[in-house]
Amino acid sequence: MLGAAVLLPAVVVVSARSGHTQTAGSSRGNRHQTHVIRVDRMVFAPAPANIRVGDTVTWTNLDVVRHTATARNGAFNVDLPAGASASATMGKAGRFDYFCRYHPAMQSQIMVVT
Ligand SMILES: [Cu+2]
Repeated sequence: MLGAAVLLPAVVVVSARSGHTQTAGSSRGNRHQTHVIRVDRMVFAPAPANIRVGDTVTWTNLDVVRHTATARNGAFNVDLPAGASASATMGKAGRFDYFCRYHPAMQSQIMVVT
């Protein structure tokens, strides 16, 4: 199998700016950011504190098993095969509790502000 290494998903390029941009209440219009939440050893890393409406959250699954990030209120339902990253755009402000459909003990939440 010659070209196997070429199959890396391009989505993983999300860089290391892991979401700590202190913008105390200054709403910067349409500068939407991407926040990365790692899924590691059956645990969702804590969500960054400054997620705003219109921002994208990317989950990166570092485990060798499949997970999901499924909002209890249906706002997002992200499938995360082993080793994959996938994203959802936060369309509304509020608190979003979410869990993994395959491992319901895996739970976390995201706070989205305007
Ligand atoms: Cu899981």
